[in-house]
Amino acid sequence: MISAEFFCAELDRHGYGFFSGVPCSFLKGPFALLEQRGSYVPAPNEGIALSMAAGSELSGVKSAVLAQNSGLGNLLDPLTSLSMAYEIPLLLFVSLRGWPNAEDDEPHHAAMGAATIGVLESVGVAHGILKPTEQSLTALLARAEEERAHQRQFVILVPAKTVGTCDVPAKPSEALLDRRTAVTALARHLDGALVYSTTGMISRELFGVRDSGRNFYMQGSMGHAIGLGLGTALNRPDERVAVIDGDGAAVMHLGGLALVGERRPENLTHIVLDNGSYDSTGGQRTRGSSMRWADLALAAGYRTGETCRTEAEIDDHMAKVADLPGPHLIAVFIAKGGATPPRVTSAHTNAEVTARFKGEVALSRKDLP
Ligand SMILES: Cc1ncc(C[n+]2csc(CCOP(=O)(O)OP(=O)(O)O)c2C)c(N)n1
Repeated sequence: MISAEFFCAELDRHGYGFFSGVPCSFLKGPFALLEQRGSYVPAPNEGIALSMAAGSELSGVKSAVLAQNSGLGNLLDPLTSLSMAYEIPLLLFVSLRGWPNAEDDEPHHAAMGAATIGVLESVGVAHGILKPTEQSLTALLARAEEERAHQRQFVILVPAKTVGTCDVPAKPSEALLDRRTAVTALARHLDGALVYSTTGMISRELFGVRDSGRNFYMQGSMGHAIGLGLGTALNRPDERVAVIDGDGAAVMHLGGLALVGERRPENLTHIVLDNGSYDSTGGQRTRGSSMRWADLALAAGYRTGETCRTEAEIDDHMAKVADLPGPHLIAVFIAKGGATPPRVTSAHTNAEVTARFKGEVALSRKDLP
């Protein structure tokens, strides 16, 4: 195993001065150390991480991006049409979830796990797979230097258990609510609604608190729960639709929020659980300051926007908007961390989640007058 300290020291030795990315638990140690040192700027999505790193390179600072392979789709456009097209060299660390054996990881990583290396090869980006030794990191960074000499990019692929983690002192949270209490309180008001929940711990929490065929646990596709909710709300005005998002996921594709505000489906409620962190990948910071969600939603065109910090506020507000036309946005500030909820895949395959959800929706359609 390569220690996070050695990993960062090697980057220092090669003169890297700016880092951005979106976290993966495989790189938890480096994310924590780089953030502590102040040279890392968390990005809302991998494409912006890459374009920011390219801007940093243009300003004369050697830069690197750290990402999960699930984010490869987000970064391919600026990788190919910006960094490659304009000959801006960059170093990328991309974790290999779902590789080498898809069955050792969650099913939503299977396709990208198998495809990551081929995708890089098809666009012609040089890459190497990191082994859990210091020599391997040193050798791959030397290869990155060779590519850099020709204004080219280099991707270091990071499999599981290759880079060590490190302890980072936790900052005390001002939030009173924990995730389980917040989801339990929200679920009390979601009976009968079709509920889309975002990737990671939030879906697992909803599953643990109140499993239902009317819940669609969207593991993977970070930032796209609102798209699912909007698509259903527009096409089934007879259904109440709720989306339970994370702050990291909501910011990743904030354009979805703008679209909700433009289409204005009355039957859609968008809930954002804001813990200021990417809790599901190790609690890395999402933003330095809280988003003013209610202002943002109203500016985009939502009919109501509200912020809740306690269970009583959730109850009051969810009851208030139940009979008002939406779209509504409800941001709930919660503490990061908490007990680890069960995996949805311990009880249902993804295909089962889809089948029973579609069954529920079809059933209610038959009931339409
Ligand atoms: C495109 C993409 N990038 C990165 C990840 C890895 N990932 C999975 S869950 C997660 C954190 C989600 O954060 P947030 O929405 O704030 O919810 P929380 O984990 O805090 O509950 C990340 C970064 C991913 N699944 N997809």
